[in-house]
Amino acid sequence: MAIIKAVRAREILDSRGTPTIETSVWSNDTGATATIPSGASVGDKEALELRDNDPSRFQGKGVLKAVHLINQVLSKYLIGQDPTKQNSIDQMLINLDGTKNKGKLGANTILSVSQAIFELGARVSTMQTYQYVQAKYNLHQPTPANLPTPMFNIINGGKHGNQNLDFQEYHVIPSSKLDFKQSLRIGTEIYHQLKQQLINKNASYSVGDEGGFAPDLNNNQDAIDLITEAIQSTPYELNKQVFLGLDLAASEFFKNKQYKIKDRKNPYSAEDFIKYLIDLKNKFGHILLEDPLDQDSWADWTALTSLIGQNTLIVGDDLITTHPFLLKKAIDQKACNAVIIKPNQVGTISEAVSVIKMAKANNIACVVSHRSGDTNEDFLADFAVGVGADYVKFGAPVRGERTIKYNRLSLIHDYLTLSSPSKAATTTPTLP
Ligand code: 2PG
Ligand code: MG
Repeated sequence: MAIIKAVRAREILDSRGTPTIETSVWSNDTGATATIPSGASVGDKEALELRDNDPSRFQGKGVLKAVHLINQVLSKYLIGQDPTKQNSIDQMLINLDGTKNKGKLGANTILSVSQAIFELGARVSTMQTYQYVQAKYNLHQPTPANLPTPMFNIINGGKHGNQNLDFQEYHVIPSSKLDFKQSLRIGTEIYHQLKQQLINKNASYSVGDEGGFAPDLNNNQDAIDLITEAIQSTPYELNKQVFLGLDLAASEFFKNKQYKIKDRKNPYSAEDFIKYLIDLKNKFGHILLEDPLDQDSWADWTALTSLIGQNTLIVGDDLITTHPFLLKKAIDQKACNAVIIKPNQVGTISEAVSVIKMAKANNIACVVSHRSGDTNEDFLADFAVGVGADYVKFGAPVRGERTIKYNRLSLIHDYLTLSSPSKAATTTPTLP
Protein backbone atom coordinates (compact mmCIF):
# COMPACT_ATOMS: atom_id res chain seq x y z
CA MET A 1 0.00 0.00 0.00
CA ALA A 2 1.24 3.51 -0.89
CA ILE A 3 1.30 6.06 1.90
CA ILE A 4 1.68 9.83 1.95
CA LYS A 5 5.28 10.68 2.82
CA ALA A 6 5.38 14.46 2.43
CA VAL A 7 3.09 17.45 1.91
CA ARG A 8 4.21 20.89 0.82
CA ALA A 9 2.11 23.92 -0.14
CA ARG A 10 3.20 27.26 -1.58
CA GLU A 11 1.74 30.58 -2.67
CA ILE A 12 1.50 31.03 -6.46
CA LEU A 13 -0.36 33.47 -8.73
CA ASP A 14 -3.61 32.79 -10.58
CA SER A 15 -4.61 34.17 -14.01
CA ARG A 16 -5.63 37.50 -12.47
CA GLY A 17 -2.29 37.85 -10.70
CA THR A 18 -3.95 37.08 -7.38
CA PRO A 19 -2.26 34.69 -4.95
CA THR A 20 -3.59 31.17 -4.72
CA ILE A 21 -2.46 27.84 -3.26
CA GLU A 22 -0.44 25.10 -4.92
CA THR A 23 -0.09 21.89 -2.91
CA SER A 24 2.20 18.96 -3.66
CA VAL A 25 1.98 15.54 -2.03
CA TRP A 26 4.38 12.64 -2.34
CA SER A 27 4.25 8.91 -1.68
CA ASN A 28 7.32 6.64 -1.71
CA ASP A 29 8.02 6.90 -5.40
CA THR A 30 5.68 9.42 -7.02
CA GLY A 31 4.09 12.80 -6.41
CA ALA A 32 1.21 15.06 -7.51
CA THR A 33 0.37 18.74 -7.40
CA ALA A 34 -2.92 20.68 -7.36
CA THR A 35 -3.62 24.37 -7.88
CA ILE A 36 -6.82 26.12 -6.85
CA PRO A 37 -8.96 28.65 -8.76
CA SER A 38 -10.92 31.58 -7.37
CA GLY A 39 -14.18 33.31 -8.35
CA ALA A 40 -15.07 36.99 -8.77
CA SER A 41 -18.86 36.69 -8.71
CA VAL A 42 -19.10 34.53 -5.63
CA GLY A 43 -22.41 32.98 -4.55
CA ASP A 44 -23.50 33.93 -1.02
CA LYS A 45 -23.60 30.29 0.06
CA GLU A 46 -20.17 29.27 -1.23
CA ALA A 47 -17.72 27.84 1.30
CA LEU A 48 -15.26 30.52 2.39
CA GLU A 49 -11.81 31.22 0.96
CA LEU A 50 -9.08 31.81 3.51
CA ARG A 51 -7.10 34.98 2.71
CA ASP A 52 -4.42 36.62 4.86
CA ASN A 53 -6.20 40.00 4.96
CA ASP A 54 -2.80 41.57 5.51
CA PRO A 55 -3.00 44.85 3.56
CA SER A 56 0.79 45.07 3.31
CA ARG A 57 0.91 42.07 0.92
CA PHE A 58 -1.04 41.61 -2.36
CA GLN A 59 -3.83 44.00 -1.22
CA GLY A 60 -4.67 41.57 1.58
CA LYS A 61 -5.15 38.62 -0.81
CA GLY A 62 -2.09 36.59 0.21
CA VAL A 63 -2.59 32.94 1.18
CA LEU A 64 0.33 32.42 3.55
CA LYS A 65 -2.00 31.48 6.43
CA ALA A 66 -3.41 28.67 4.27
CA VAL A 67 0.09 27.57 3.23
CA HIS A 68 1.15 27.51 6.89
CA LEU A 69 -1.93 25.48 7.87
CA ILE A 70 -1.15 22.87 5.21
CA ASN A 71 2.59 22.65 5.86
CA GLN A 72 2.53 22.81 9.64
CA VAL A 73 -0.85 21.45 10.72
CA LEU A 74 -2.65 19.35 8.09
CA SER A 75 0.53 17.59 6.96
CA LYS A 76 0.77 15.94 10.41
CA TYR A 77 -2.64 14.33 9.89
CA LEU A 78 -1.96 13.38 6.26
CA ILE A 79 1.47 11.77 6.46
CA GLY A 80 1.11 8.01 6.77
CA GLN A 81 -2.38 7.91 5.20
CA ASP A 82 -3.27 5.88 2.11
CA PRO A 83 -3.86 8.47 -0.70
CA THR A 84 -6.49 6.27 -2.36
CA LYS A 85 -8.79 6.64 0.67
CA GLN A 86 -10.27 9.86 -0.67
CA ASN A 87 -13.56 9.79 1.21
CA SER A 88 -12.03 9.23 4.62
CA ILE A 89 -9.31 11.84 4.05
CA ASP A 90 -11.92 14.37 2.88
CA GLN A 91 -14.07 13.55 5.91
CA MET A 92 -11.06 14.07 8.17
CA LEU A 93 -10.45 17.50 6.59
CA ILE A 94 -14.14 18.40 7.03
CA ASN A 95 -13.96 17.36 10.69
CA LEU A 96 -10.72 19.24 11.33
CA ASP A 97 -12.40 22.36 9.97
CA GLY A 98 -15.58 21.70 11.96
CA THR A 99 -17.60 24.60 10.51
CA LYS A 100 -20.54 24.61 8.08
CA ASN A 101 -18.80 26.85 5.52
CA LYS A 102 -15.16 25.67 5.84
CA GLY A 103 -14.62 29.00 7.59
CA LYS A 104 -11.84 27.80 9.89
CA LEU A 105 -9.37 26.24 7.44
CA GLY A 106 -10.79 27.73 4.24
CA ALA A 107 -12.30 25.89 1.26
CA ASN A 108 -9.22 26.83 -0.80
CA THR A 109 -6.89 25.27 1.80
CA ILE A 110 -8.97 22.10 2.06
CA LEU A 111 -9.54 21.67 -1.67
CA SER A 112 -5.86 22.06 -2.54
CA VAL A 113 -5.14 19.11 -0.24
CA SER A 114 -8.19 17.10 -1.34
CA GLN A 115 -7.37 17.54 -5.04
CA ALA A 116 -3.63 16.91 -4.66
CA ILE A 117 -4.39 13.67 -2.80
CA PHE A 118 -6.87 12.70 -5.49
CA GLU A 119 -4.17 13.15 -8.14
CA LEU A 120 -1.70 11.18 -6.02
CA GLY A 121 -4.31 8.41 -5.67
CA ALA A 122 -4.45 8.24 -9.48
CA ARG A 123 -0.64 8.17 -9.77
CA VAL A 124 -0.18 5.37 -7.22
CA SER A 125 -2.97 3.44 -8.94
CA THR A 126 -1.09 3.96 -12.24
CA MET A 127 -4.15 5.41 -13.92
CA GLN A 128 -4.85 8.58 -15.86
CA THR A 129 -6.87 10.91 -13.64
CA TYR A 130 -10.07 10.51 -15.71
CA GLN A 131 -9.72 6.71 -15.47
CA TYR A 132 -9.26 6.94 -11.72
CA VAL A 133 -12.40 9.12 -11.37
CA GLN A 134 -14.31 6.56 -13.41
CA ALA A 135 -12.94 3.57 -11.49
CA LYS A 136 -13.55 5.19 -8.10
CA TYR A 137 -17.11 6.42 -8.57
CA ASN A 138 -18.40 4.31 -11.46
CA LEU A 139 -20.81 7.00 -12.59
CA HIS A 140 -20.25 6.70 -16.28
CA GLN A 141 -18.26 4.92 -18.99
CA PRO A 142 -16.36 7.55 -21.03
CA THR A 143 -16.12 7.15 -24.81
CA PRO A 144 -14.87 9.62 -27.44
CA ALA A 145 -18.50 10.27 -28.44
CA ASN A 146 -19.82 11.12 -25.00
CA LEU A 147 -17.19 13.61 -23.83
CA PRO A 148 -18.78 16.66 -22.17
CA THR A 149 -19.96 19.37 -24.58
CA PRO A 150 -17.85 22.54 -24.24
CA MET A 151 -19.49 25.92 -23.61
CA PHE A 152 -17.36 28.79 -24.95
CA ASN A 153 -17.63 32.11 -23.16
CA ILE A 154 -16.85 34.51 -25.99
CA ILE A 155 -18.11 37.82 -24.53
CA ASN A 156 -17.33 38.72 -20.93
CA GLY A 157 -19.50 41.21 -19.05
CA GLY A 158 -20.43 41.86 -15.42
CA LYS A 159 -17.58 41.46 -12.95
CA HIS A 160 -15.43 39.75 -15.60
CA GLY A 161 -15.56 42.61 -18.11
CA ASN A 162 -15.36 45.88 -16.15
CA GLN A 163 -19.16 46.01 -15.77
CA ASN A 164 -19.48 46.99 -19.46
CA LEU A 165 -22.48 44.66 -19.80
CA ASP A 166 -24.90 43.42 -17.17
CA PHE A 167 -24.85 39.76 -18.13
CA GLN A 168 -21.61 38.10 -17.12
CA GLU A 169 -21.06 35.49 -19.85
CA TYR A 170 -22.22 35.04 -23.44
CA HIS A 171 -21.61 31.50 -24.65
CA VAL A 172 -21.76 29.62 -27.88
CA ILE A 173 -22.50 25.95 -27.29
CA PRO A 174 -21.97 23.42 -30.08
CA SER A 175 -24.64 20.75 -30.47
CA SER A 176 -24.28 17.86 -28.01
CA LYS A 177 -24.41 15.52 -31.01
CA LEU A 178 -21.06 16.74 -32.31
CA ASP A 179 -17.70 15.19 -31.69
CA PHE A 180 -15.51 17.07 -29.18
CA LYS A 181 -12.87 18.07 -31.72
CA GLN A 182 -15.51 19.41 -34.09
CA SER A 183 -17.06 21.36 -31.19
CA LEU A 184 -13.69 22.82 -30.26
CA ARG A 185 -13.16 23.92 -33.84
CA ILE A 186 -16.64 25.51 -34.08
CA GLY A 187 -16.26 27.46 -30.82
CA THR A 188 -12.80 28.67 -31.78
CA GLU A 189 -13.77 29.70 -35.31
CA ILE A 190 -16.75 31.67 -34.01
CA TYR A 191 -14.48 33.35 -31.43
CA HIS A 192 -12.11 34.51 -34.16
CA GLN A 193 -15.01 35.60 -36.36
CA LEU A 194 -16.37 37.66 -33.49
CA LYS A 195 -13.04 39.45 -33.24
CA GLN A 196 -13.24 40.23 -36.95
CA GLN A 197 -16.76 41.51 -36.44
CA LEU A 198 -15.53 43.90 -33.74
CA ILE A 199 -12.70 45.10 -35.96
CA ASN A 200 -15.09 45.66 -38.89
CA LYS A 201 -17.31 47.80 -36.69
CA ASN A 202 -14.36 49.79 -35.31
CA ALA A 203 -15.63 48.77 -31.89
CA SER A 204 -13.29 49.33 -29.00
CA TYR A 205 -12.82 46.15 -27.07
CA SER A 206 -10.55 44.47 -24.59
CA VAL A 207 -10.48 40.93 -23.29
CA GLY A 208 -12.16 39.94 -20.01
CA ASP A 209 -11.04 37.61 -17.22
CA GLU A 210 -12.06 34.42 -19.05
CA GLY A 211 -10.56 35.39 -22.42
CA GLY A 212 -13.86 36.47 -24.03
CA PHE A 213 -14.09 39.91 -25.60
CA ALA A 214 -15.22 42.77 -23.37
CA PRO A 215 -16.55 45.24 -25.94
CA ASP A 216 -17.91 48.66 -25.17
CA LEU A 217 -21.57 48.16 -26.19
CA ASN A 218 -24.83 49.91 -25.39
CA ASN A 219 -26.65 46.96 -23.93
CA ASN A 220 -26.92 43.19 -23.55
CA GLN A 221 -28.99 42.74 -26.69
CA ASP A 222 -26.14 44.29 -28.73
CA ALA A 223 -23.81 41.60 -27.41
CA ILE A 224 -26.25 38.85 -28.38
CA ASP A 225 -26.71 40.41 -31.83
CA LEU A 226 -22.94 40.57 -32.34
CA ILE A 227 -22.65 36.87 -31.60
CA THR A 228 -25.47 35.94 -33.97
CA GLU A 229 -23.86 38.08 -36.69
CA ALA A 230 -20.52 36.40 -36.07
CA ILE A 231 -22.14 32.97 -36.37
CA GLN A 232 -23.78 34.04 -39.65
CA SER A 233 -20.31 34.76 -41.07
CA THR A 234 -19.24 31.17 -40.40
CA PRO A 235 -20.49 27.96 -42.04
CA TYR A 236 -22.45 27.19 -38.85
CA GLU A 237 -26.09 27.87 -38.14
CA LEU A 238 -27.55 29.07 -34.87
CA ASN A 239 -29.90 26.46 -33.41
CA LYS A 240 -28.46 23.77 -35.63
CA GLN A 241 -24.77 23.20 -35.01
CA VAL A 242 -24.51 25.84 -32.30
CA PHE A 243 -26.70 27.29 -29.55
CA LEU A 244 -26.69 30.39 -27.41
CA GLY A 245 -25.98 30.28 -23.68
CA LEU A 246 -25.91 33.06 -21.09
CA ASP A 247 -24.63 33.18 -17.54
CA LEU A 248 -26.55 36.20 -16.40
CA ALA A 249 -25.17 36.05 -12.83
CA ALA A 250 -28.44 37.88 -12.11
CA SER A 251 -27.82 38.41 -8.38
CA GLU A 252 -25.21 40.98 -9.43
CA PHE A 253 -27.87 43.30 -10.96
CA PHE A 254 -30.77 42.45 -8.63
CA LYS A 255 -31.28 45.46 -6.37
CA ASN A 256 -34.32 46.33 -4.26
CA LYS A 257 -36.15 43.26 -5.59
CA GLN A 258 -35.75 44.47 -9.19
CA TYR A 259 -33.54 43.54 -12.14
CA LYS A 260 -31.76 46.58 -13.53
CA ILE A 261 -30.15 46.15 -16.95
CA LYS A 262 -29.00 48.60 -19.61
CA ASP A 263 -31.58 47.40 -22.13
CA ARG A 264 -34.45 49.26 -20.45
CA LYS A 265 -34.65 52.50 -18.51
CA ASN A 266 -36.99 51.14 -15.84
CA PRO A 267 -35.85 48.13 -13.85
CA TYR A 268 -37.78 44.87 -14.33
CA SER A 269 -39.93 43.34 -11.60
CA ALA A 270 -39.33 39.58 -11.17
CA GLU A 271 -42.47 38.88 -13.16
CA ASP A 272 -41.37 41.16 -16.02
CA PHE A 273 -37.87 39.74 -16.03
CA ILE A 274 -39.26 36.21 -16.35
CA LYS A 275 -41.23 37.47 -19.39
CA TYR A 276 -38.02 38.98 -20.78
CA LEU A 277 -36.27 35.61 -20.40
CA ILE A 278 -39.15 33.79 -22.09
CA ASP A 279 -38.97 36.27 -25.00
CA LEU A 280 -35.25 35.54 -25.32
CA LYS A 281 -35.97 31.84 -25.42
CA ASN A 282 -38.72 32.29 -28.00
CA LYS A 283 -36.36 34.31 -30.16
CA PHE A 284 -33.45 31.89 -29.95
CA GLY A 285 -35.12 28.50 -29.65
CA HIS A 286 -33.07 26.17 -27.51
CA ILE A 287 -30.98 28.16 -25.09
CA LEU A 288 -29.05 27.76 -21.85
CA LEU A 289 -29.64 30.22 -19.01
CA GLU A 290 -27.32 30.09 -16.00
CA ASP A 291 -28.30 32.08 -12.92
CA PRO A 292 -31.10 33.85 -14.82
CA LEU A 293 -32.63 34.98 -11.54
CA ASP A 294 -31.47 36.11 -8.10
CA GLN A 295 -29.91 33.41 -5.89
CA ASP A 296 -32.56 33.69 -3.14
CA SER A 297 -35.67 33.98 -5.36
CA TRP A 298 -36.51 30.26 -5.29
CA ALA A 299 -40.19 30.59 -6.24
CA ASP A 300 -39.25 32.60 -9.34
CA TRP A 301 -36.80 29.89 -10.40
CA THR A 302 -39.56 27.31 -10.05
CA ALA A 303 -41.92 29.46 -12.13
CA LEU A 304 -39.33 29.94 -14.89
CA THR A 305 -38.43 26.24 -14.98
CA SER A 306 -42.06 25.20 -15.22
CA LEU A 307 -42.63 27.69 -18.06
CA ILE A 308 -39.60 26.99 -20.30
CA GLY A 309 -37.65 24.15 -18.66
CA GLN A 310 -38.85 21.68 -21.30
CA ASN A 311 -36.42 22.96 -23.92
CA THR A 312 -34.23 25.40 -22.01
CA LEU A 313 -31.37 24.46 -19.75
CA ILE A 314 -31.86 26.42 -16.53
CA VAL A 315 -28.63 26.14 -14.63
CA GLY A 316 -28.13 26.80 -10.93
CA ASP A 317 -24.71 28.20 -10.00
CA ASP A 318 -25.07 30.82 -7.25
CA LEU A 319 -28.39 29.11 -6.44
CA ILE A 320 -26.74 25.81 -5.49
CA THR A 321 -23.01 26.58 -5.02
CA THR A 322 -22.16 22.84 -5.38
CA HIS A 323 -23.82 22.06 -2.03
CA PRO A 324 -25.85 18.82 -1.69
CA PHE A 325 -28.54 20.34 0.57
CA LEU A 326 -29.17 23.17 -1.92
CA LEU A 327 -29.36 20.76 -4.86
CA LYS A 328 -31.87 18.72 -2.84
CA LYS A 329 -33.93 21.85 -2.28
CA ALA A 330 -33.76 22.67 -6.02
CA ILE A 331 -34.91 19.14 -6.90
CA ASP A 332 -37.77 19.28 -4.37
CA GLN A 333 -38.89 22.67 -5.66
CA LYS A 334 -38.21 21.88 -9.36
CA ALA A 335 -36.19 25.10 -9.45
CA CYS A 336 -33.78 24.18 -12.27
CA ASN A 337 -32.84 21.31 -14.58
CA ALA A 338 -29.04 21.71 -14.58
CA VAL A 339 -26.35 22.46 -12.01
CA ILE A 340 -22.88 24.02 -12.07
CA ILE A 341 -20.19 21.93 -10.37
CA LYS A 342 -17.25 23.93 -8.99
CA PRO A 343 -15.29 21.91 -6.41
CA ASN A 344 -13.96 25.08 -4.77
CA GLN A 345 -17.50 26.21 -3.92
CA VAL A 346 -17.78 23.31 -1.47
CA GLY A 347 -14.17 22.42 -0.64
CA THR A 348 -13.62 18.68 -1.20
CA ILE A 349 -13.68 16.36 -4.19
CA SER A 350 -15.94 13.90 -2.33
CA GLU A 351 -18.61 16.53 -1.68
CA ALA A 352 -18.51 17.68 -5.33
CA VAL A 353 -18.99 14.06 -6.41
CA SER A 354 -21.95 13.65 -4.04
CA VAL A 355 -23.67 16.60 -5.77
CA ILE A 356 -23.04 15.00 -9.17
CA LYS A 357 -24.45 11.66 -7.94
CA MET A 358 -27.61 13.37 -6.72
CA ALA A 359 -27.94 15.33 -9.98
CA LYS A 360 -27.59 12.20 -12.09
CA ALA A 361 -30.13 10.30 -10.00
CA ASN A 362 -32.63 13.12 -10.55
CA ASN A 363 -32.10 13.83 -14.24
CA ILE A 364 -30.35 17.15 -13.62
CA ALA A 365 -27.65 18.00 -16.18
CA CYS A 366 -24.14 18.64 -14.81
CA VAL A 367 -21.87 21.47 -15.99
CA VAL A 368 -18.33 21.19 -14.60
CA SER A 369 -16.93 24.71 -14.41
CA HIS A 370 -13.66 26.59 -13.98
CA ARG A 371 -13.50 29.94 -12.12
CA SER A 372 -12.79 33.37 -13.53
CA GLY A 373 -9.47 33.41 -11.68
CA ASP A 374 -7.91 30.12 -12.76
CA THR A 375 -4.55 28.40 -13.08
CA ASN A 376 -2.68 26.25 -15.58
CA GLU A 377 -4.46 23.22 -14.22
CA ASP A 378 -6.19 20.47 -16.21
CA PHE A 379 -7.69 18.46 -13.34
CA LEU A 380 -11.24 19.59 -14.17
CA ALA A 381 -11.03 18.16 -17.71
CA ASP A 382 -10.29 14.70 -16.31
CA PHE A 383 -12.83 15.11 -13.55
CA ALA A 384 -15.58 16.10 -16.02
CA VAL A 385 -14.86 13.13 -18.29
CA GLY A 386 -14.58 10.68 -15.40
CA VAL A 387 -17.90 11.63 -13.80
CA GLY A 388 -19.67 11.95 -17.17
CA ALA A 389 -20.53 15.67 -17.01
CA ASP A 390 -22.91 16.80 -19.73
CA TYR A 391 -21.11 20.11 -20.27
CA VAL A 392 -17.85 21.83 -19.38
CA LYS A 393 -17.48 25.56 -18.97
CA PHE A 394 -13.81 26.47 -19.37
CA GLY A 395 -14.04 30.01 -20.80
CA ALA A 396 -12.96 31.26 -24.22
CA PRO A 397 -10.71 29.01 -26.35
CA VAL A 398 -7.72 31.28 -25.62
CA ARG A 399 -5.27 31.97 -22.72
CA GLY A 400 -3.22 29.21 -21.16
CA GLU A 401 -5.38 28.61 -18.10
CA ARG A 402 -8.41 27.98 -20.38
CA THR A 403 -6.81 26.16 -23.33
CA ILE A 404 -4.94 23.73 -21.03
CA LYS A 405 -8.36 22.27 -20.12
CA TYR A 406 -9.67 22.13 -23.70
CA ASN A 407 -6.39 20.63 -24.90
CA ARG A 408 -6.50 18.01 -22.18
CA LEU A 409 -9.97 17.02 -23.43
CA SER A 410 -8.48 16.62 -26.94
CA LEU A 411 -5.81 14.32 -25.54
CA ILE A 412 -8.36 12.29 -23.55
CA HIS A 413 -10.45 12.07 -26.73
CA ASP A 414 -7.48 10.39 -28.43
CA TYR A 415 -6.80 8.03 -25.52
CA LEU A 416 -10.45 6.98 -25.58
CA THR A 417 -10.48 6.61 -29.36
CA LEU A 418 -7.66 4.13 -29.01
CA SER A 419 -9.45 2.15 -26.34
CA SER A 420 -13.26 2.31 -26.56
CA PRO A 421 -15.98 1.71 -29.13
CA SER A 422 -19.62 2.59 -28.28
CA LYS A 423 -21.67 5.70 -27.43
CA ALA A 424 -23.56 5.69 -24.12
CA ALA A 425 -27.15 6.98 -24.09
CA THR A 426 -27.76 10.42 -22.54
CA THR A 427 -30.64 10.63 -20.12
CA THR A 428 -30.14 14.13 -18.73
CA PRO A 429 -31.54 17.15 -20.57
CA THR A 430 -29.16 18.63 -23.16
CA LEU A 431 -29.42 21.05 -26.04
CA PRO A 432 -30.07 19.11 -29.25
C1 2PG B 1 -19.46 31.75 -12.91
C2 2PG B 1 -17.97 31.79 -12.77
C3 2PG B 1 -17.16 31.06 -13.78
P1 2PG B 1 -16.70 33.28 -11.09
O1 2PG B 1 -20.18 32.62 -12.41
O2 2PG B 1 -20.01 30.78 -13.42
O3 2PG B 1 -17.41 31.44 -15.09
O4 2PG B 1 -17.50 33.07 -12.48
O5 2PG B 1 -15.60 32.30 -11.07
O6 2PG B 1 -16.24 34.71 -11.12
O7 2PG B 1 -17.70 33.05 -10.00
MG1 MG C 1 -22.05 31.35 -13.00
